[in-house]
Amino acid sequence: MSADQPQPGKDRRPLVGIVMGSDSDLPVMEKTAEVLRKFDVPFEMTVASAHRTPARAAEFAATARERGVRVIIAGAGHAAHLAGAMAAHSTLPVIGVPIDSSAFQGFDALLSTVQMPPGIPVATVAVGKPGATNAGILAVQILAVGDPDLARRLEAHRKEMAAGVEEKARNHNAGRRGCVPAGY
Ligand code: RP5
Repeated sequence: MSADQPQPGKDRRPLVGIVMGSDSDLPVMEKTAEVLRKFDVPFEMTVASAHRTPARAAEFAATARERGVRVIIAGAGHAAHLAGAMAAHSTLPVIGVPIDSSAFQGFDALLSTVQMPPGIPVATVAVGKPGATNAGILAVQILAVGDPDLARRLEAHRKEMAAGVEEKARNHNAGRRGCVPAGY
């Protein structure tokens, strides 16, 4: 898991750069990777800490554009300054994932990530795994602005989700899985 190593079996340049504050964040940030794999978007993934390895974090952001990266996704917990550090060192869009690794279950990371000063934005998603999933989808949506094929796959994804809800409603109405049928 390094920005320097190409993904196994892929020789494409990364369009998304995923960075996390610690390898302990991986179970959350893997959700982002799952989304990007589903949409066949090439990405790189590495660990860099705004506090423990500030120079490495700054270099990751400052060199991202020349590696081909179009969107940076940064996940961190505690006093989470990683997404902000990415935004400080790059004009690429930055999505921040607050990670629920602290005693405050991510509330500290949420505030640290979302409360950026005017001029240096971070698009902050929900805390933890749901946020990591949405970070991946949001990155795909940003890339899809200039990629009609990706936009079509996003539409298909929405339809798939809706079909899943319809299926759950059918199960519910049939009284399956302990559900009490509704009147419609
Ligand atoms: C943050 O501290 C990381 O993003 C992680 O969520 C948290 C704990 O890191 P480790 O002590 O597990 O390395 O910087």
